[in-house]
Amino acid sequence: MSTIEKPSVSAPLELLNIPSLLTEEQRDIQHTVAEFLADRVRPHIGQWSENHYFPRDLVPELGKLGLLGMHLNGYGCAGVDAASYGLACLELEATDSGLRSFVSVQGSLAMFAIWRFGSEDQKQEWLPRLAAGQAIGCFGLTEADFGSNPAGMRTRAVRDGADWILHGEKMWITNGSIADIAIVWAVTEEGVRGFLVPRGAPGFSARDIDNKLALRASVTSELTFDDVRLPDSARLPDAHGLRAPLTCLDEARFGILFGAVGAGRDSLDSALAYAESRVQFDRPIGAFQLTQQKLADMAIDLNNSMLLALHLATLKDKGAVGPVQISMGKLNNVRAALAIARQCRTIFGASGITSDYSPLRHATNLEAVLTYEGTAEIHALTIGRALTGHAAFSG
Ligand code: TGC
Ligand code: FAD
Repeated sequence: MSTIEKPSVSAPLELLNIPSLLTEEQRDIQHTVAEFLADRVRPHIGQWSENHYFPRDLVPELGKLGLLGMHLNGYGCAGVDAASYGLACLELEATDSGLRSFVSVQGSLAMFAIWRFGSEDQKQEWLPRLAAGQAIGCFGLTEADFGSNPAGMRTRAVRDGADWILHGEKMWITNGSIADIAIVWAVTEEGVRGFLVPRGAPGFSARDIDNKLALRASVTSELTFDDVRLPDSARLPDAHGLRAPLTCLDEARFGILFGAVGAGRDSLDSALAYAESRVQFDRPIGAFQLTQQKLADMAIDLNNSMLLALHLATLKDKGAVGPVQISMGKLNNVRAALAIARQCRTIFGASGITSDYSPLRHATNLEAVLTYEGTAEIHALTIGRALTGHAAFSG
């Protein structure tokens, strides 16, 4: 009598052989980051998130691994290609969006702003330390009354002799209270300009937002600038207008569209393992058709997101990616990851609402990711404007 062998099982991203699309160097980088995180983060992340704790002592280790500003060239940065940076973000967010947020803000917002718009002195002073994780940066664009519409910002910088006087408040700033240097965007008589405000500058204070239900393993703060006096050398000389901070956002949004795939992948991996081990009605729940329908749909969505991310990385390396393509990637991949994390949560039944399993933590984190760096609606309107020629952002 012949026996029917159980077919072998595949990890979701192996179904389309995604690793075959990567170079050996890209696979090595991804593997190195994943190994580090498995050792230093995975065993603790559930607890850190529950305790509202950001592991600040890991920052120099992230620097040593070359993850901070890794897509920038020079000044102690690794200068890797777009997919390598994306894959690092993917692995970081597979552990927790908070950790990827830290790396995004440090490398793609604070460091990129200095790298792209700063003076040589500013680059020499800050970039090597930020790359090594010996200093932390933050990026203050949003204000309490101006989130999606930063053009309305009220924070002002006024000339006073050779100096500037900075006055205003920024809200929802990742890394705010732990930052050694804040990149702050303010209105001046000549339009929006960026300023480097060091920790401890008289009049500069930060207060943490402690009641977050998402991104609990990340620091989010309110920044106050009460007539902070800054020399002109603190201004980013090449940043003119709102285009400058929005250009930084494109960099960070690119990392997020890869990162979201990581949160989705981790949710699906956990759900697959649970579906095999959990028995109801004398069968593993993964043997029920309805569970398999969920798993199949999620595997397709995850692979689609990954293919989109890799396509955008190829375009980015060719200098052929713009805000509209980034909006398509960020909107699609975050929305897909959020749907995957929520659906995975259902597979765990009651256990899924505890901190023993990752999908609900990923889902709550992804609620914040769906909102920051441009809300889902703002990205939809950016795509809509490209399709129709009509800007529907205001009246
Ligand atoms: P408009 O005011 O007309 O444009 C101003 C200038 O900016 C240019 N621009 C862009 N440039 C580069 N990249 C982009 N994505 C750009 N979007 C616009 C634009 O061409 C113009 O240039 P110029 O030279 O003509 O002056 O604005 P708009 O109508 O083009 O854009 C409006 C809108 C709503 C899309 C924009 O304001 C926007 O993106 N709003 C969302 C704000 C946002 O995403 N904030 C994020 C804050 S940082 C953050 O959330 C960090 S979370 C970090 C983490 O923890 O990971
Ligand atoms: P609002 O702009 O008030 O939007 C509220 C709702 O209205 C949304 O659904 C939005 O899509 C919708 N809406 C707004 N305008 C329109 C429109 N024209 N058409 C249709 N719908 C519209 N900012 C920084 O500068 N630096 C940071 O480091 C940073 N880190 C963050 C970390 C976290 C955890 C969070 C949650 C936010 C962070 N932000 C940061 C702020 C973030 O970028 C803003 O929250 C985001 O841009 C949305 O702004 P808002 O929250 O004021 O929402």
